[in-house]
Amino acid sequence: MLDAFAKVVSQADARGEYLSAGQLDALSAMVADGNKRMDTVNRITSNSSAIVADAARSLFAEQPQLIAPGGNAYTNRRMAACLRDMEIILRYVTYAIFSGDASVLDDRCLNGLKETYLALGTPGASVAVGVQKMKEAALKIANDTNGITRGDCSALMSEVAGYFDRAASAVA
Ligand code: PEB
Repeated sequence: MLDAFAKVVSQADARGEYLSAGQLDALSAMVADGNKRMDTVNRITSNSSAIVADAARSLFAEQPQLIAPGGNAYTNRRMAACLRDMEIILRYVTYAIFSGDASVLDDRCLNGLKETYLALGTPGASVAVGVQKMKEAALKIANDTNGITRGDCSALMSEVAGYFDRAASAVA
């Protein structure tokens, strides 16, 4: 598991080189904007239940076969497993946002997940739709300018979107 700093160190070490000015500039910009990152993680974390529940509700409204008898989220046991999976994915996305690096998401959550869903007979494409819905909700909450100093969060927001997209495409 790497964070943005460890990633750069490991890349430099693999080449036997000092950190470059470009690398230092990029990390320096990340530190300067660190409060935005922490705020984003905090906002998503404190709204995680609503993000998961709303995304699941919307997924089941679009794909009612999932909750019909015989569906992949039919029975409380499967519904609970589905909500739990979405919660797990969202949690790892918040870790990736915090670290500024996708490796924790890749190594501890997405690695082998598609194969797991294949083996379970769970439709990965539907999980991906659920993840995209969590992305939309999370971005809306993270971007809410109500009550905070307005700043440019566009780079951070596209990074955040990228982690959700990564999770969705890993299981689709
Ligand atoms: C991944 N999900 C399920 C299982 C595992 C995971 C390992 C099998 C074991 C179990 O049931 O607990 N676990 C999960 C995960 C990590 C992990 C992400 C990462 C670290 O350790 N059903 C649907 C929807 C979708 C869904 C499309 C969006 O209809 C999910 C939610 N996952 C789902 C369901 C099951 C499951 C298991 C329904 C139960 C499958 C079954 O028993 O039929």
